[in-house]
Amino acid sequence: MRPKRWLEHKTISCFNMQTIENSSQQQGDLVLIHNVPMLKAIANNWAQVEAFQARPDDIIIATYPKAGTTWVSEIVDMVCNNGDVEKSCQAPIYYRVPYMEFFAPEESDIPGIKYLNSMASPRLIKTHLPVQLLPKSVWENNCKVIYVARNAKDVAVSFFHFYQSVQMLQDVGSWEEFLQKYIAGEVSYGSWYDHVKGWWEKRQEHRILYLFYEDMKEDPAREIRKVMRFLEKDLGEEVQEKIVRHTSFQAMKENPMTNYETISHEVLDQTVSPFMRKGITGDWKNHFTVAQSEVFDADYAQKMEGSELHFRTEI
Ligand code: PPS
Repeated sequence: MRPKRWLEHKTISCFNMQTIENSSQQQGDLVLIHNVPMLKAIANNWAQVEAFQARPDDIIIATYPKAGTTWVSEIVDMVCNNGDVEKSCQAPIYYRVPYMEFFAPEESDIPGIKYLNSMASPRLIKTHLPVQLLPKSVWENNCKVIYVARNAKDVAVSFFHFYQSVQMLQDVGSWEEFLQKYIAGEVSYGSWYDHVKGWWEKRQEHRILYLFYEDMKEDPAREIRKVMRFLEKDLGEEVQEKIVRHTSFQAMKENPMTNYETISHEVLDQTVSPFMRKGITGDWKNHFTVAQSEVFDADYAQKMEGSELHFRTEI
């Protein structure tokens, strides 16, 4: 049964934000942490996130929400397990790749920092934090980071559906209202633009493998080989093929260890929208009107001006 405080979250607009530099004040569902809108539950525990102790053999999987985190997490876990499907099926993905900065209600059984601290090395760690908010220890320990980026329009659509199924993120409004907030960076984790560009720049000074969701869709085997090389894993072709099959959209949609069906409906209501929703590139065309697309593209061109980053919105 969902505790009352979670029900209370539902009634507060997620776009009601307040600026704080630390986690001592909260109001509404999103709170600005160093200017980035973050869930109140994260803001409340921000000191713990900042103090998180990374280890040199940690592998960090970083993404803006809905960019393919779960997909690449399963791939990385499989690569680290030398393609052992049984091993990867022993626990839900959020246990094998805990979500560092997330503070779920205890009853929800979604682990975070506390669990990570007790986890044996080598650890796989999920984060959606923009690069400037990563705990310092990640850089100090020179951890390997795998970043996945997905085109802004498909992320918007996926995020819109996710907002409706996650109980902590409510009152999303219409698609049009959500889109305006997304463009303005007034959604959980802030601006997509700042996120993808910030991580892209960081590649110049840190070990970061920067992947694209669209490339993974186009040729998963090729992208899995990139992950293998980055992690210095030499797996044969047969194993690679096994990983491709096990991490296909259909396989992950049917796998209870990856499709989040083990999370209670009170936290993630997949009857509203399944976590493994469509898994395609170009679904934005089914949501954006022509006018929305034009406005979006004009704003996009401005925000991405001067960046070498190029995204494909269809493949
Ligand atoms: S989260 O909640 O931010 O961690 O979500 P994340 O895992 O980053 O993104 C969820 C979207 O990724 C799609 N997905 C996949 N696409 C292709 N292949 C595979 N194997 C796969 N696994 C997950 C998932 O369907 C979500 O995208 P949409 O567009 O909503 O379907």
